[in-house]
Amino acid sequence: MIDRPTAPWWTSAVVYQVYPRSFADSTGDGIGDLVGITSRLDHLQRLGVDVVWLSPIYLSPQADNGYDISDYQAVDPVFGTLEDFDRLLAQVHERGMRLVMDLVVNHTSDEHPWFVESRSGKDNPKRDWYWWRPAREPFTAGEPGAEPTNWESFFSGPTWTLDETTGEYYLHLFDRKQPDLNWENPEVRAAVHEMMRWWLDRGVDGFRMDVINFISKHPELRDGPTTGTGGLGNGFAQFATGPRVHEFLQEMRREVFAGRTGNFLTVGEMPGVTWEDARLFTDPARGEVDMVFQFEHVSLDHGPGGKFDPKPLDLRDLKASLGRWQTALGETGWNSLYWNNHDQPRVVSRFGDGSRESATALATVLHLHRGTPYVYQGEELGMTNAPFAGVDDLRDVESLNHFHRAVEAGQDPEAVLTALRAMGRDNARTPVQWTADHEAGFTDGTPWIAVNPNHTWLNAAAQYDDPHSVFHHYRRLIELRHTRPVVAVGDFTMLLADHPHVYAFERRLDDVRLLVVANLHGTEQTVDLAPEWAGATAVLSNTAGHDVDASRAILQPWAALVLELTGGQS
Ligand code: TEU
Repeated sequence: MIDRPTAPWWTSAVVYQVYPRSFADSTGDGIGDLVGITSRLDHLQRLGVDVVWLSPIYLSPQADNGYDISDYQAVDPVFGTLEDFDRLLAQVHERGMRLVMDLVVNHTSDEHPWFVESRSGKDNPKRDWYWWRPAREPFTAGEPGAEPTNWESFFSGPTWTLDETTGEYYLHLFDRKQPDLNWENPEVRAAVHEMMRWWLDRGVDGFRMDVINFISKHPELRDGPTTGTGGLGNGFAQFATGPRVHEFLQEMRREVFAGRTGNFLTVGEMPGVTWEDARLFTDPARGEVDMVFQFEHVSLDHGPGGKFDPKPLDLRDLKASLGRWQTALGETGWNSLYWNNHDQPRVVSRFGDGSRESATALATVLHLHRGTPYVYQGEELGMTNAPFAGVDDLRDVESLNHFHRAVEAGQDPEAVLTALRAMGRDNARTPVQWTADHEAGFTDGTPWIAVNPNHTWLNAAAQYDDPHSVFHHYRRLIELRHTRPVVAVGDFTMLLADHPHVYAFERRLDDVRLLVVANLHGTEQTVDLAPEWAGATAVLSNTAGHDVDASRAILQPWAALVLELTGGQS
């Protein structure tokens, strides 16, 4: 079990995700860039985060905002130069923080030279670097249904595209501009390892690994159950957490990290991962990754039709899910903790009511779990979902494909838009709101996606001087993790599991106990506490609206309270 004094450094660390396109623009072209990020490092230092995770900055046709890479060892001119990157890295290090890169190696761009070679002919030495298959018998290439499997892409439509050059199909779990690499081929793995070593030699401190549990496919590539749109199937069982994924990750750890000294962080993004698998992936003895991003808690509001068929969250489901992960990875392994990233709608709009109180209550709950918390840019300000007026305001390939396919299939465009407004990824991608000025201080030009009109009152500048702001609440939560070992490595016990509106739990380390009680609802709640908490010290609260007497806490809407008992008191 991870415990003092041997706990790795990242157990008391907080990671901040930067989505470069939307963070800060230094050139006026409307797109964020590396110089912009460097100019805003004071903000991160003030917040107190330990690690910056940088979403992709590599050369890319930008079909999926950089998650489609055409050169892993070059910076896209839209973001700047390699020299800009080196300066950013040096500045991050100078401020005592670390920098983690996004590693997108399940797929490349179709414009990557590896794929350009691979598609050039069946005899090309790189042919086998990707997944090529002939049309399905007895179908004819190019006819609907001729795709080698029936799988539906994450971005709508089939996962196979016919390439006219050789008359074969290539596999892409995401967009057609994101062909999947064939990890069965040892040359592919060696090339990835070499590229990773190159970045580590440059001084980076680790990797966030994009959909890394998809790299091992069942080589038979069987059809999946036909649950998708237009008769397409779900191939998940064929490509998620496949037969060789643990082997590949262990090999990667050996080939890339063995013999290096330094404080590195690896986190694997793993859609659909179960806690049983996560325990294997993060068991330190197995040497795979330090932690994983799991998706269970951000799928609880998906309806029968998936993410674009949302349903209200039942708080009991959230507690059951996160509580299970706390228990499952309590003895062996480690959790990462997140509400937001560049793929998720804003938590304050999703599980909260948009208010400062709901932003801070949700933050309190998340950050005081056992695990490493991740803050997504703007979350520390309580940034909300965006009021997209119509499809023209959307930019994300996933949302646009979904809109067009759903409307073609006969769905009501307004209903599709309503779902996209609630769940679409563009909600996370509107520019960071720095000031109340022109374009929220993000750019001197016109931003690539509209800034949220609420930047006139919801912005960083307004929050720095307000001790009750969302920003300062996040800062205090981060400080608690840094200063109190019970937050980092204490054990976790869920309380009031059946309460529909209150999220409560206890952390304990030796003779220190923390009680976290949060009302995640817009009406006042009263809960009974064990009598000893009457004498406890309040270490944090997000509102004056709470009252604890001998046995009960009265919690105003969205009030969150953290109490501490130490040795003598309990
Ligand atoms: O996302 C993987 C993923 O499965 C989802 O979170 C995805 O965003 C989609 O919404 C599923 O409905 C990762 C990246 O985080 C994402 O930005 C990329 O688009 C994707 O991989 C492909 O690289």
